[in-house]
Amino acid sequence: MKTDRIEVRGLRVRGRHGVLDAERRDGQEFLIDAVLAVDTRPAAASDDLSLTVDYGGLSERLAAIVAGEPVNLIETLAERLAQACLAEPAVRQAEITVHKPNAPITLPFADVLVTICRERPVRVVIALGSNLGDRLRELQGAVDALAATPGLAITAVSPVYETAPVGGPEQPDYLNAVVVAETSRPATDLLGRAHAIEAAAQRIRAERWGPRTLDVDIIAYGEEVSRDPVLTLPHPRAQERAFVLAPWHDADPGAILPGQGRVAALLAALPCGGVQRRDDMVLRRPA
Ligand code: A4P
Ligand code: MG
Repeated sequence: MKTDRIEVRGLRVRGRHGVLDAERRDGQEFLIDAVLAVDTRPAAASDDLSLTVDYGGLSERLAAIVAGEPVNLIETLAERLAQACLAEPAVRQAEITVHKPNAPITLPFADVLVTICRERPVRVVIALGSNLGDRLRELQGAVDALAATPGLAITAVSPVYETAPVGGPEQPDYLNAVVVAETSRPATDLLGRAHAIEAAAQRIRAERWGPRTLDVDIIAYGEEVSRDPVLTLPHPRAQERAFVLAPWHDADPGAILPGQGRVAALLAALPCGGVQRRDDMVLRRPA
């Protein structure tokens, strides 16, 4: 983990986990290591405990899980502990190790353990645009391809908007829509996936802001902010574009564009016109 970490190591608790009757009856000692990825800067800047992890309280919750309902596998126990860690708002990632040093192994051994790593899913906002070919079909193809992407779960698909082109040469009107999803995949992976989906739609890159069968842009990836030209986050022009903000606002009225503020307020500040909701065109969200 290349982030700030808070670690609790060697939390020692008796539990009754295991498949053998004797393990259920007599119990044994388990040792827990929890390594938590936490951005400690907000807490450090304000010296406020509520902005980080209260490791005392969390340790008690973890101990209660170990001492509580018995399960057969230390994998199951580790999963429950990881979910308890991710329930802490400040925890982005949790690496849990469950040691069972007195496991029923008939040979001399030092330790037996399971380590798992779980991440909080990140909310990603993806904008779709098409102004060539069968525009609605292109957008639906993109929604279907996103829905079939492992590690990405769509939570909302916006209505479709017909929009006047912004920038670039003279070109036909666009259809635009926004997909909101939860993902466990890195942002760069999703950009690669976006480019593959565009390529599958025979997107040709002739000129900047030129007409296209399909554009798939990453508008926001959690709270992440990056100036990298390969993947700029949030998308550098999102706040100026009603063709992004209007469908996004429909899909998630409480949405916030990181670093810019509420989408509703950004949208209200833009000149009206140029975007029209097309309720006769609906994108299906695959089951
Ligand atoms: N790139 C950097 N950050 C991102 C990001 N967050 N998401 C890089 C996606 N790509 C990102 O993109 C150019 C480069 O931006 C890529 O190499 C990628 O690594 P592109 O898709 O090849 O070209 P583009 O889409 O023409 O460029 P750009 O700058 O993304 O264009 P915009 O600003 O998205 O504008 N008018 C209407 N009404 N509706 C539209 O959908 N779209 C555009 C494109 C212009 N006018 C429009 C619409
Ligand atoms: Mg693009």
